[in-house]
Amino acid sequence: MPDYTLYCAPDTYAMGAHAVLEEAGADYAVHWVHLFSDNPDPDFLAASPHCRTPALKGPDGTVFETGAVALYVAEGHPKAGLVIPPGDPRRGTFLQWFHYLASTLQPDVIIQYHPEFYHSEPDRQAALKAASMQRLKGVYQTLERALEGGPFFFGSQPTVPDYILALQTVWDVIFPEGDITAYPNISRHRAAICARPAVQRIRAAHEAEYTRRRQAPASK
Ligand SMILES: N[C@@H](CCC(=O)N[C@@H](CS)C(=O)NCC(=O)O)C(=O)O
Repeated sequence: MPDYTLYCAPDTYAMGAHAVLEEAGADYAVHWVHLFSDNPDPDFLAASPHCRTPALKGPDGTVFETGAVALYVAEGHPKAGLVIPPGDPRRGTFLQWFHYLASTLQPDVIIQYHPEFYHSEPDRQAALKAASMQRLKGVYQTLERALEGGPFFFGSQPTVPDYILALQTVWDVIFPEGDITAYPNISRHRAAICARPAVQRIRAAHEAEYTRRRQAPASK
């Protein structure tokens, strides 16, 4: 029995937490789930009250929210060096970027994918997406500056916020005109995280599950 079970849907926020589990060398299994289901998997529902991924079942119980899952796993595997610990002068900056990604970047990313969560009329959806993209431009400028020294938030040491950021920037549609190249530091950051063998492994697993579902929708 593995230490952790990650409830995961392919090509979703679950990738950030998945990458941290893999990078930390944790003993885990993936439990693939379906979103927006009228009959959610009971184990998934027990771990994630809104049936959103990621969620984790671990030795101490369940945890949901990308940031909580990723930090919980990273703190449980200190040798992996994915956390700037309390007492380190960079700790405040670490917490700042960790929370910025969850509370400032993520809500507008979700609007780019799901404006229908907020409006049913197509015109209002388009207006919401456009306004949200304006806000995202400001976020990307801030991240550009933060990653200037790079490639990661803390130079050459990748930490939890790097995985959470890059496993969102893999989605080109979250950038203006769908083009990340206007942001060279974010592009370099994404490339550096995506080149890591642990990240390549989890992305391949997501791609395989995504492809499997497309080819065999009846078995969803
Ligand atoms: N704040 C949550 C958001 C998770 C989230 O919205 N995940 C999406 C997949 S990318 C999801 O499960 N959506 C299904 C739904 O909203 O019902 C987190 O970071 O874990």
